[in-house]
Amino acid sequence: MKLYYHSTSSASLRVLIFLSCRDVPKSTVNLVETGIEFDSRGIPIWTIPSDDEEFRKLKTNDYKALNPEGRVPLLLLEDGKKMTQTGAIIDLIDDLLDDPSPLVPDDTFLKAEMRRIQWIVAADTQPYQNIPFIIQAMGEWGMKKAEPIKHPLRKHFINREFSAIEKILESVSGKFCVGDSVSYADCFLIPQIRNALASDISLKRDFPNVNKVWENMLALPNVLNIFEEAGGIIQPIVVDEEKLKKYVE
Ligand SMILES: N[C@@H](CCC(=O)N[C@@H](CS)C(=O)NCC(=O)O)C(=O)O
Repeated sequence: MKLYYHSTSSASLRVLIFLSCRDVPKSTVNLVETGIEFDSRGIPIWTIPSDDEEFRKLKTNDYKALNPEGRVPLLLLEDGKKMTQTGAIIDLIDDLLDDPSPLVPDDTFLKAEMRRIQWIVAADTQPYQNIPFIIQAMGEWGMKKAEPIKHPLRKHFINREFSAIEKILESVSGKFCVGDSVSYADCFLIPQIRNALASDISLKRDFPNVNKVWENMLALPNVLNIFEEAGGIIQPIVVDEEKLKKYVE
């Protein structure tokens, strides 16, 4: 299998952290980092690398030829089938592996708590702080204030949803989101924290339980290594500032 991802993408990092924490052999899922270009508004657009087999088959760098959603990550199976959406990708890989996942709690209620945190990150937080959405809000809907990464709209949604997660963690967290073992909830939350830090969210002061999980996850050498290889523990900025300035003006 192949996973198309980008190192600046929080959704991509969910899957990379899952693969590593679940000990999926590197040969089972080959990682392909997409290229990156910027459209006329300065919004990042993913591209298929020219040395990738799919480029030869599709005869284009246009990533939408591979994934019409235009989003990373994407899982390509050996038989050519494709899967998108991180929750579906992770569940699919899990089902294809023989052993039951050590990242899913046995307890039915805790399993639901894990899913709850996954959904808050994936459905209620990430889409509203995703840079294309923020840039469009600035250019088309008049919300010109600030630079995109620290935009009040982005900060509002991160703060709002982290407040909810903080409350949930008060009752279900141990070292990690759900008790003392890493679960999918951590794979989802940690990359979102990386984005929050780029937006100057005050993690330690406002979200002590979220911060605890963050620190305990970073204490795992394999997780820290993923962030380091992806450009650090704070989300790198991926905007063409000049194009953006013209677009917003
Ligand atoms: N719900 C999707 C989110 C994927 C997503 O939004 N990926 C971002 C990067 S973190 C992306 O590719 N954005 C490009 C765009 O929205 O056009 C998932 O869970 O896979």
